[in-house]
Amino acid sequence: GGPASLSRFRGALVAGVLGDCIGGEFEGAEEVPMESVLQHLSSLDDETKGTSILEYSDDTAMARCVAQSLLTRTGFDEHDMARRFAKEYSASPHRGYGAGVIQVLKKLSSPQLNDVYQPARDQFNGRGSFGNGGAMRAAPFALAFPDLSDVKRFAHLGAMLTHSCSLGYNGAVLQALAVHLSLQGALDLPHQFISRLIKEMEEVEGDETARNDARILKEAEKPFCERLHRIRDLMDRSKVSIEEVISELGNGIAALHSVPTAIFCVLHCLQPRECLPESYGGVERTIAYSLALGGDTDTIACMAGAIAGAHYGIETVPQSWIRCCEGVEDADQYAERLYKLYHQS
Ligand code: 8NA
Ligand code: MG
Ligand code: MG
Repeated sequence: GGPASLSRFRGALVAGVLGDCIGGEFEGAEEVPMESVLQHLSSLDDETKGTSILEYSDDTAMARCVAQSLLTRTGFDEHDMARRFAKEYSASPHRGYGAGVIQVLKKLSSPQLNDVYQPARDQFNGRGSFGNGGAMRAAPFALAFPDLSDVKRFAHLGAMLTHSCSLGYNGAVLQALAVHLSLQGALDLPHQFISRLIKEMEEVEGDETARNDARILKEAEKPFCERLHRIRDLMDRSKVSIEEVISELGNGIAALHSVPTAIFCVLHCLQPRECLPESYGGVERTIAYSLALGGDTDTIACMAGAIAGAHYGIETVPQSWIRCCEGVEDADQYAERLYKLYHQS
């Protein structure tokens, strides 16, 4: 479809859920041979084993809260969103939440709480979390607001409900920006895509707080920009090994070590790759490649899936994958409703 078509909206939310559900198999694994990935993926095509459903984790649980809140409030309402996070956590606490964020989610359910951003600020001795939990749920922000400055502003605030360190919430801003641009068709020109992201993140990371956090954590002056430059270098190389991607970009639970990685996975898989079956379309390549990196596979595949789905659209997503993942129908409905909200504003 054309820019911001319904197919792209559906692709973004559905492929995000698939990445989470399918990626859960390898979460935390240090090394994942591509053979194991392909075996896992082909087992999804096996009709005879059709009964077992792959469950979604915290990534999708929280993204659903974001989508539901943006839809019901027809925009960003921090109190409503915080309430939904808390309620979702207390209803299903065993979705694989990060060890720290659980404290925030418990505090957010207190009726005495006035400032919904306070529990997140109290994390890690007042430094806030730099985990990828804000970024993993950021895609719906890109589908709710057509305006780029709104996407940045609300992805930031939405992440701040749990992640008050700039290395956490700026990862969410970057992920939302990548989905926003992909939805516009910007991945047709990959080098311009990465340049646009660098330009936006230069501004985002230029503020005092971001510079201060980067200094304290001994990162580059503008950490996400630095990673985006590394992505550009990797893109220009004819061959890149999985080991190099991991050592240059990371595969961990920090937003800095996973959001740029997810973006790289999408860019790397824009063309067919030798290590992947020829029959695979773009969404399949992207998710398969993300899993082969190991580490925080559900979250990296979820974020890469959302960006890739916004580019290729729903038609390229295999039905066999859709059938065995929990929560896909809901994601598809949220996408349709967000599409209307986006085009209404
Ligand atoms: P979070 O806010 O609890 O952060 C995740 C972890 O990052 C924390 O538990 C800490 O270990 C570390 N961390 C974050 N900020 C700081 C800081 N300022 N100082 C020191 N350590 C810090 O949770 P989240 O919502 O960001 O979740 C991140 C990931 O964890 C998600 O991918 C989610 O799926 C989950 N998870 C990952 C694995 C895995 O093996 N990769 C396993 C279970 C859960
Ligand atoms: Mg998860
Ligand atoms: Mg994860």
